[in-house]
Amino acid sequence: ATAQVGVVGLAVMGSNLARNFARHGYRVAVYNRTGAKTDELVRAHGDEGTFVPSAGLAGFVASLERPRRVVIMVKAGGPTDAVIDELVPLLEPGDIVVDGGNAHFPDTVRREAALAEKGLHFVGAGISGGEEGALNGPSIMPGGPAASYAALGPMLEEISAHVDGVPCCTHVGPDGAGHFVKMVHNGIEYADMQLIAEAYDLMRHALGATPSELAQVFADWNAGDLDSFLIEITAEVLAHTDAETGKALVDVIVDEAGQKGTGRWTVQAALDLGVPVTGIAEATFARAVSSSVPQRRAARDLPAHVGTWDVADRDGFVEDVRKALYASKVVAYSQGFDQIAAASAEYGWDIDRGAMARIWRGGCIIRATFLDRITEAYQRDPGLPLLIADPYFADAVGEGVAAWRRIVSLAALNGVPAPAFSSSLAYYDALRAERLPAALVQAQRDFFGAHTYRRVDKDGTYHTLWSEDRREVVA
Ligand code: NBP
Repeated sequence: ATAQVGVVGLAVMGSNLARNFARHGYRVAVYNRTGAKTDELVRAHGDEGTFVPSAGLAGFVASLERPRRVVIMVKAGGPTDAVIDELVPLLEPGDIVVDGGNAHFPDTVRREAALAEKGLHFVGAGISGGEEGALNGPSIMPGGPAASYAALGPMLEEISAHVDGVPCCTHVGPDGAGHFVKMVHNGIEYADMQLIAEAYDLMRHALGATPSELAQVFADWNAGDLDSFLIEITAEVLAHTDAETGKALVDVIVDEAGQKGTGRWTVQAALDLGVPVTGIAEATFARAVSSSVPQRRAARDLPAHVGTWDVADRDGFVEDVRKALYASKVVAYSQGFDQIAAASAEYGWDIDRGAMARIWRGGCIIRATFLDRITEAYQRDPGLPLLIADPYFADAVGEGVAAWRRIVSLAALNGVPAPAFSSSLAYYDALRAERLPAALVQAQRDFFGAHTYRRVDKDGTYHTLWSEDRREVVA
């Protein structure tokens, strides 16, 4: 037994993570179902550190120091269960099994309970940053029992991304907490990407700007408070020319966005928790709309009655779009953090939201300077009920709210879809409203279903006898 940590599953993520461990001086046991991948890893990268390859799982387990630390990096779902089933009989109490794949958090809750019965620690760890992150430092969101973090945490922190010397890894909370937070991270990523896409689309329509001109706009924005990986790569994508046609690459790509499911999971979980994550939901549905090919074809000739763009002050328009993007982005993050808080309360996870913003600052897709402001907001008030209401964000959004309204109205008048911009503004206004028409909805519910209502002027629950003499009775 010589290896300090082991990785099972050596496709792109697993082999890069194994190399990351090895480059940090750890002796890494490696195993893959198809042995050729194990051999290839050692052949191509054996000089980066110490790999202990095994052709079988038993040999792999035997090569690990106790308590064993095994990181599983295989396809999520059935394959993960298959590996766990094969691995568990070979392990001993106190050993730690980490699932670094994109598991759905209820699976993680189930697996943690099953392994705990056998005295094993199961850690569902969200790992973000794709293959590049896995190799050079991802953002790591480990859940599972706190006790396992003592043996595992320092190692994960070491291989994670670092920002200002601080690791982008911390213990998130028990059982499914890590994978839940990773899921919401991906949901926020969907919202962030959609908002950027809407900003781009509006500027293209309104200004008739070329992709390369807009690349410069995004590059400029990246120097300000929108500074983030997604804005940076947007500038790079827009500046890129297709070698074959000489056109901007973005103009030769089919406008149908795919999805692998984490956005959908986030929205499904939010519906179950009753948390409005409208930014994430609009972004997820926007991808679905883009891929609704027969519907898009059938709608092509529908009446539009759109105005024509007439932008006199181009710089002013760009600045308005920037402010609308920033405000909508704050809404999307605020909603995502509400979802984390709701799940934390529902499942008893006790998640520190400020710490989540901190470990997303590096390594992951939504890494951004902006996350520092979120960490600060939760440091000021760990129980903050609404991120947008934090003084810093309230000021920042307030400064842009007039621009946000102008952009959403112009988008509607000129027939350019901006679902995430508009729904974020509607959410903002709904939260601000002194009275919502929910009173009418509740009355309708009482009318057809005797669902009762509360009154503004006295305690109790009431029902109107709608189908009789319409007297009000105490319910
Ligand atoms: P894949 O998700 O493509 O999975 C391939 C790996 O799973 C191979 O090692 C394969 O072994 C193994 N595997 C399968 Br499939 N079924 C198995 C079974 N029944 N028993 C044992 N091994 C099995 O790999 P990936 O793209 O490296 O991703 C790994 C995990 O990391 C996934 O959960 C993914 O969602 C997650 N993730 C990926 C990214 C990314 O950017 N790709 C980012 C973040 C997280 P074989 O070689 O023998 O077929």
